[in-house]
Amino acid sequence: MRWCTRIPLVMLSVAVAPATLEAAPPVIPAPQVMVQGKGHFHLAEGAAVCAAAGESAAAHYFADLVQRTRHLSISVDNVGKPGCLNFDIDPMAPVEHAEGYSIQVEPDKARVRARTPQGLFYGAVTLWQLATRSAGGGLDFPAVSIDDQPRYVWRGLMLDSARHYQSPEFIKRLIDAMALHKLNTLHWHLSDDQGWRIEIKKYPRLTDIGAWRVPAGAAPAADIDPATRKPRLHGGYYTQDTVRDIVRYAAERHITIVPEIDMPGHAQAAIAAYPKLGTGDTPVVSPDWGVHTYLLNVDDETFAFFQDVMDEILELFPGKYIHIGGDEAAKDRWKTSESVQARRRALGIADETRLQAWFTKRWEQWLSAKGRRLIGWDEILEGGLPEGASVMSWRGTQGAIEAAKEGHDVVLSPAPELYLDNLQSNSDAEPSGRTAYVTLQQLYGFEPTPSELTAEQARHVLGAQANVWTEHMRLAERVEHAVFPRIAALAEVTWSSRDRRDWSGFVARLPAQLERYRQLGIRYADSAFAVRV
Ligand code: TNX
Repeated sequence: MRWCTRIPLVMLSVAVAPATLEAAPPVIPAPQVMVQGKGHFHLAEGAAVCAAAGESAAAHYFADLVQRTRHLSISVDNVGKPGCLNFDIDPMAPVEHAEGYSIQVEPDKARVRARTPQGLFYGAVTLWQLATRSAGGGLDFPAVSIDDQPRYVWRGLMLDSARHYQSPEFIKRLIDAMALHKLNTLHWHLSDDQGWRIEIKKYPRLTDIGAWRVPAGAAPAADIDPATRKPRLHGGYYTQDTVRDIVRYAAERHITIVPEIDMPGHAQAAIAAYPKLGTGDTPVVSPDWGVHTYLLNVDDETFAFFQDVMDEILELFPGKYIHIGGDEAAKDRWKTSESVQARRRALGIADETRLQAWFTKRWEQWLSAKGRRLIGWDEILEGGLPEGASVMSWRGTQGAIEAAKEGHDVVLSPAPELYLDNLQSNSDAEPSGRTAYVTLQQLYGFEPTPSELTAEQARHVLGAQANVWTEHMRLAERVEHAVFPRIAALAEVTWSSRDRRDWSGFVARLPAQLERYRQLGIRYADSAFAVRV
């Protein structure tokens, strides 16, 4: 088996794990309270689990998981029964938290209870992690009592589908894996200089033109389809039907998708499609990486255009947050554009940084009038943050600290710890692209609540998110390589309470998680365990 050679490295750390943790069932993320009992509950092949009619989604998800990973068929009975493995939504369930659940396993009965379908779903995931194969066939669940709930409400992963497009099937697999880590937020980066990835009915050129780019360097003639005159390589977009399907798939797994339309920078693909959105010349959809200088105009026509775009986005994504980007908006083109400067002066705005703040504020007002909340990268702090805006801190944690002190909600997503585009290790087995690396242990050690905040300010920390920027990930398997097994560490950072976080305990539980990945067909990075010292 390919992982055998790596495991001894991991085992080195296991030696220091306290005996109690070594013996505990390998649940990831670590539950808040877990007390082990004696014996086990047996679920025979072909047996049923039980759930009340209309409340059986989690039980069905559990049965499906067992089928997929253990190749065992179990059915779901739509009534609760003594002696059955019961899934109950119960307004009196011991854990009050809307995402929490309780599990009680005894030799003659087993049940998972929660106050909400989401809590019950997470209970089902934990139950799946408890199962071991029984010698005589079927599954055994160790006697245990668990009360669990998350530390943070925002447990996120960002996927950049703009630099490289991933198939809807791949995104669904990623969503499923997120759910198995109890993550609940997929931030979907849908537009950038290198591509516009979502169908907008009113403005078809956004995808006709903006979703396709000629690869860097001269495009070989063979890469151009003569019928459409579009380059064959490097492109693609999600139709609205596909987006609806993905949003529904995510919702079934209690994951909210936060769409990002990056503005006013990272907008070159949109400007290539509709040059009037920019401030002058007409670019191509960018074939290369880095910070680009094309910025959206700040005239009313450009706002009206993007409000139409956002109307369609809001229709597709029912979640509370809408991400408007705001990062890396180099102001050079605003400085040299006469129309932008005339607008700035007419508004009485002193400089371009404050002009971006005005731009953000306009969006904040527009979105809040529609009942949504604006979130943006920490650059939106510069020049003043509108009330009601939330901040995603990526340039370290300073933005989050500043915003939380001002009373804004924040999500911690700092480079380098939570940047999954950094390599997993300095091993030769790592793919090319970047050279910087972030180890599993570094990610695991990230603390989302900055110590600079008072308890009151810390309430504004919604949670944390890891980002997968895909400049160097042309293939989906590269995304998988970047995400796994680091997503397991992210799960523990965002879900487990601070006192349950323990690196050596995590390492002791990790081999079981890797086995789950193999059962699920997930190609995790072996190289995560091969740091050269
Ligand atoms: C900075 S993080 C960016 C992205 C890049 C990333 C590469 C952020 C808000 N902007 O556009 O992909 O660095 O690591």
